[in-house]
Amino acid sequence: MPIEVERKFLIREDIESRLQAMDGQCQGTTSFLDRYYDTLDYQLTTSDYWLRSREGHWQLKSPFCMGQHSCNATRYQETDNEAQILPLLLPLIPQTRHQSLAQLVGSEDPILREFASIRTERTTYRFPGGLRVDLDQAGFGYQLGEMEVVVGRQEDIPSALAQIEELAQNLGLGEADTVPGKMHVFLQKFHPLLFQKLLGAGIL
Ligand code: V4E
Repeated sequence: MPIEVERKFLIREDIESRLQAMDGQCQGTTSFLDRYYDTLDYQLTTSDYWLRSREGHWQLKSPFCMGQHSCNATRYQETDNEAQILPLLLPLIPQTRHQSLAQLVGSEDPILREFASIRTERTTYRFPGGLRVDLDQAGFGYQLGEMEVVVGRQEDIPSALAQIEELAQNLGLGEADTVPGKMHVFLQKFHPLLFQKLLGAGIL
């Protein structure tokens, strides 16, 4: 399963000219809607599992290695294959057995309910070696940058971290330029009780 190594950063005004000067290839701008789901008692997010439907396609991010927050970059396993997502949810929601995600969200009394809906306008730059930079503008009024490398094996994480660190240095980004993610800010604004719960549990 792919592992996403990612660092979030503050967007400064000259970011696009800097990325272009470093030979980043602009891939254009897209817009997508993410709907995030959880149980009524937040079994998924309190375990750091993030289930979403992005423009109707299921995706799950789950922690690759618990408690690894020793640097500015995060590591999550990600899958967009429903057949792989269901077994990963099973230990957290025993009711998922033999059901589809559509059934879990679609019944009259659903096991999974939408708790966040975030629209993003994203401009993407690509660099050699699989490194990409996303410049995100969230619909609720928050912007941030993300640099990301997706690797297939645990052994490749150190080189992904090195690529990200090198790009961060070339962009002149330091510790102070690390910013919270869209979900962090969304929950803080619109879901303060869940926000406090996740912050207290060290998940946000
Ligand atoms: C993993 C996670 C969440 C799911 C959303 O992940 P994120 O990469 O922030 O969103 P997005 O829209 O950029 O997805 P992409 O297109 O890159 O796949 S919401 C919260 N988390 C946990 C988390 C965390 N604890 N700390 C940081 C810095 N990021 C995420």
